[in-house]
Amino acid sequence: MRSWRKVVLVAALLTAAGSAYWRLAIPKHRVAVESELVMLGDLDGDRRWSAADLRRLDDLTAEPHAAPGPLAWRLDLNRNGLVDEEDRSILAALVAAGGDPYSAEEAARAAGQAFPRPRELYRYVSLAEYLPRPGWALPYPGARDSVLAWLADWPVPTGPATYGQGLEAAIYDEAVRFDAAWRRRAPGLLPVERTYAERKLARVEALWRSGDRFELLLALTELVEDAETLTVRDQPEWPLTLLTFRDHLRDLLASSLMSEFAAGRRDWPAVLAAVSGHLQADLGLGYDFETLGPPRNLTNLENYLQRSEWQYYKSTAREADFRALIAWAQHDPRYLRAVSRTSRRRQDPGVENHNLPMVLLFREALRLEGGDKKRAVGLLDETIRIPYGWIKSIPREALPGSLALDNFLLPGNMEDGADKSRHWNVFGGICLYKSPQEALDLALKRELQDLRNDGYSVEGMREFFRDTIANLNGMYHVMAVNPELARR
Ligand SMILES: [Ca+2]
Ligand SMILES: [Ca+2]
Ligand SMILES: [Ca+2]
Repeated sequence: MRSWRKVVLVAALLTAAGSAYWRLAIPKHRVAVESELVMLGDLDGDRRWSAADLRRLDDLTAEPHAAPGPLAWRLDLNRNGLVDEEDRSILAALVAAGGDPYSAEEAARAAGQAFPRPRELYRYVSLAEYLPRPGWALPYPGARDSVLAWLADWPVPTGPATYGQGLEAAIYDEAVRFDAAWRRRAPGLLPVERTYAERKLARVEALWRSGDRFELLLALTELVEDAETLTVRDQPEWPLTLLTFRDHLRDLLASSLMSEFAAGRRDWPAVLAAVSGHLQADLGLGYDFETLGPPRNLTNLENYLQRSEWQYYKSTAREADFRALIAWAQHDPRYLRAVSRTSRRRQDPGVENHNLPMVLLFREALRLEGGDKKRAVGLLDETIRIPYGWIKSIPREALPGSLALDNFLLPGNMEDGADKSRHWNVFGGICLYKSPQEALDLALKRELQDLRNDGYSVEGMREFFRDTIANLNGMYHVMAVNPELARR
């Protein structure tokens, strides 16, 4: 018996020593760094530079954004964040030198030109790293007869040296992306979609005239997202009429009725009667807010969802997807621009700043979840609830005032916490689990209850409108996104 024990003990010691040796003595077992060596400019993946790569690049010019992100990243040979003329000429020189980077460099040097050293044409990419897609900065043939008439005269970007040039390069990239998407979608648009798009196009035109570059970029981004992801085809009438109702809420917020109410000359039933009027006219729903009861359970939104299914999708969100979504929100140039549109306190009554970043976040979540909307809502809900604890390194007072302080990654204004983002997503989710009608009913009852608790104050009334606007935006969007379109 004793000798049997000895054998077990010796075996255990040997195993421990062996695994310690395996872990400590072999460096690659100590650090888990997974990376890949990428050959810039090798677009067809045959590990050499040839005429086929150049042809591949030229084929892309008609619809540059159809190229997947990693391919676009390999096109940026001079690493300036743009796919530009210099990238093309470096690739052309490599091809002309028969794919030999040394002779290409010698030839360039003989002609007095700077040229990457051969090793600079290879990049290590850690698999955990987020690679922002470079902007398109080559001539675009569609610019000549674009629906964006000004695109023909917009300069092809030469480099993002200053903030202003970076913005102009981003506008060019977004405009090219929209034009290509518009050519694809325009023939099949429903009349109601076309009317909506034309309104947005008119706004882009006005922003281009006024010279407000930042707003122009975001308006274009919004159009790109609409064109690439949304359709109301084969859907109930509902989604677009929700937006009509939302726009009426915005009008009401800015109306004389609302200022009379703020001045104490009109009472709250008058304001809510106007809301009821729009509900009836836009959606055909009869709501009497004076007699409307509270929702069944105020404290927990999840009680309205098929709880186990909701929880299932939330808790099975994979850690890798979390990390990917957060890395994206921290680094994606389009998201960072969109989320940076904020206002001074109370300068965004219509919650105009909130929607586009949510649209982009939802699309990325949807992409990570393979087009499954319920999974995307679950992943986003979990991510939104990661609190502001992350941004400890900069004291709260030193942070810009106009953002959702609960979480630096989320959109919103100084007065809006992460709550608006969560509502956007959850009410969108309720449309999937239940129906848009039930989601709207619940949204109205919840916000009315908040207003009641607030004693029908002016502030409470504003929040009733603003929260409802965020809820409607989420509902419309989650329903109207078509995963097949968004997958492109
Ligand atoms: Ca190649
Ligand atoms: Ca470049
Ligand atoms: Ca509320």
